[in-house]
Amino acid sequence: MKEIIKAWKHIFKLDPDREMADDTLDAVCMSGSDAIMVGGSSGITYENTVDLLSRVRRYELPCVQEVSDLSAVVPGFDLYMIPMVLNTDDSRWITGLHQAAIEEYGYMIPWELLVPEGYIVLNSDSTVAKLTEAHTDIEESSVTAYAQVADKLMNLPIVYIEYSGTFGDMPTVRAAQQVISNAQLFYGGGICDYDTAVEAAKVSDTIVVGNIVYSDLQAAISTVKAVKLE
Ligand code: 1GP
Repeated sequence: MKEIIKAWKHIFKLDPDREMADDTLDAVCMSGSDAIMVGGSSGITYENTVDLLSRVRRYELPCVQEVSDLSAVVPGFDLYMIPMVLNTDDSRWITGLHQAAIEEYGYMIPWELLVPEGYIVLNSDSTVAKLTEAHTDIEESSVTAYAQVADKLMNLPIVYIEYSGTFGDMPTVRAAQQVISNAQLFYGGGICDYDTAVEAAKVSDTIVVGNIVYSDLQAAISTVKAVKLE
């Protein structure tokens, strides 16, 4: 199952804490995107996650959960994405919470469904940056070094450059792409239309589109076309 991720060029990330009308969800799930990722940095509960999963399950595309809160882990997703934030000094976000989760729930973890992601968080205003106290003001050389830690030392299958809420610095993302040997490069943050999707897709393997779904559905749908026509 994990292998299917390699073919993904486009993911919609949906926040269970935000309202989405049925016709909007229908358009998102029928857009041609490769997968739905359910997750967010705040307000995620078991109940709102179950609700969103059950609604997305009416459609054929894969649905994965990005785990940010243990109390909201819901059975029935195709895969579970496990973020490890690399550019923080707070080891809880790198291995600490993971260790605690395994100590408590290790006996019931479906390991074959877990996919770790090496996160490099670069927008200081984002909730995730504040929560994890990520060092966002770093040089390109520092970003590429983190990318290599994830790819070459930790052998993580995914490096995720996260600018959530703002469109990132594409030369920096490209620099990371150039030093990665095996990992798949996810880019997320501020993709808001066809053109930004094209730009981001040029420097990454997979683009993740979030916020725009909630404010401009047609623009969000156009990001799929941008990637599929590439
Ligand atoms: C958030 O990377 C995703 O985790 C997408 O970011 O919401 O800015 O599109 P946006």
